Amino acid sequence: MSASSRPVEILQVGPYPDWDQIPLDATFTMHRSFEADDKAGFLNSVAGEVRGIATRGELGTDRAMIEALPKLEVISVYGVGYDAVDLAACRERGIRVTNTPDVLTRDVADLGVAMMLAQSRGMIGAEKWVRDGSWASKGLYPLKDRVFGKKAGVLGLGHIGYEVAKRLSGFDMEIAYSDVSAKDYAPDWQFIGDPVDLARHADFLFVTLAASPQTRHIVGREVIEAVGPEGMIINISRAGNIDEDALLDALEQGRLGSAALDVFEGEPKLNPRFLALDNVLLQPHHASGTFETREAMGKLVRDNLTAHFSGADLLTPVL
Ligand code: 8YV
Repeated sequence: MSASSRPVEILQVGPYPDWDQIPLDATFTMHRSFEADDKAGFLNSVAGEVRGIATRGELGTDRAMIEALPKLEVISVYGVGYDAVDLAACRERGIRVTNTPDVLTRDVADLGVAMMLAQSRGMIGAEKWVRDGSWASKGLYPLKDRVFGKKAGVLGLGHIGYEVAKRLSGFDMEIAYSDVSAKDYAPDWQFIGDPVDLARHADFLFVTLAASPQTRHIVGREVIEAVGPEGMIINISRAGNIDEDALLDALEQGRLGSAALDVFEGEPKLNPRFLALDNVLLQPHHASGTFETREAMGKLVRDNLTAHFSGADLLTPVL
C-alpha cells in the first residue's frame, strides 16, 4: 500500500460505526482527533506523518488543518456534500478530495418526501395525540393539509432533486424545478429558472442543491415569502442554503406556513427559536442515515483511501 511497510497514517476527524472503524484500523494507522481533549496538541503530535484525512460531510476540513499537515495527499469525505472542505486550500497543494455520491441519493430523497408528508399531515402531533390519551379524552385529531395533487418546487435538480421529483410525481403533483439550466432528463417537469418564481409556484419547496459560497442564502426573505403562509419549505441539503434568521422570522410571523428541516446552522446545536415553534419539523441531519447507505458510504471512504495509496484511480473524486 505504501512505499514503506508501515501503514499509512490517517487523521480521522469524526466517529464511524464499528463496521467502518474495524477495517480502517486494520488497514491504516488511524489518529482519532475527535477523541482528543487538546485537539491542537494532538494535531501537532501527528502532523509530521499524516498523509490522509477521513472526515464527514458536515465536519469537512478547514484551511488551518490542511496547512498543519505538510504530508497531506488526500481527504476522503463520508458524505456527498464537500462544502465544508476548503477546496481552494486543497487545489493550492494538489491535495485530492473524494466524497460519497449516488449511494445515498435515494435515502435522502425518501426522507425529504417523508418530512413533507409528516409535517403536512401532522403525524408527529398525531402520534402524541394517541399516546397521551387525547384521542380518547378530546376526540378526533384536528384536520391537516392535503399533499397529493399540489404544486412542488425542487430547487436544484441534481441527483437528489431528481429522485425527490420522481417520488413526488407519484403523488400527482405539479412539479417545477430551478437549476442553472433546463435539464433534458426532466422533460415532464417545468423549468423555472428564478428561485423566487419557483417559490411562487410551489406549495412545497424542496431545497436540494449542493451548497457553495454561490448558493449561500439562495433561499432568502424573498423566496421564503414567495412560498407564503400556506406553503412549506423542506431542506435536505445544507443549512447555509437558507437564510435561517429570515426563515425563523417568517415562521414566527406566519409569513411562511411551515418548514421541515434536516440541517441547521451550527448543528448539532440549533437556534433555540426553532424549539418554540410548532410549524416546523426538526430532524437531526439523518437523511442518509440508513444501515444500507451508511455501509456503502463507509466502504467508499475506505476504497477511495486505498485506491489513492495504492496508486489506482479514485472511485469518486471531487478534486
Ligand atoms: C452526512 C451529508 O455526511 O452526505 C452528506 O453530505 O451531509 C450526510 O450524509 C452524514 O451525516 C454523515 O456524517
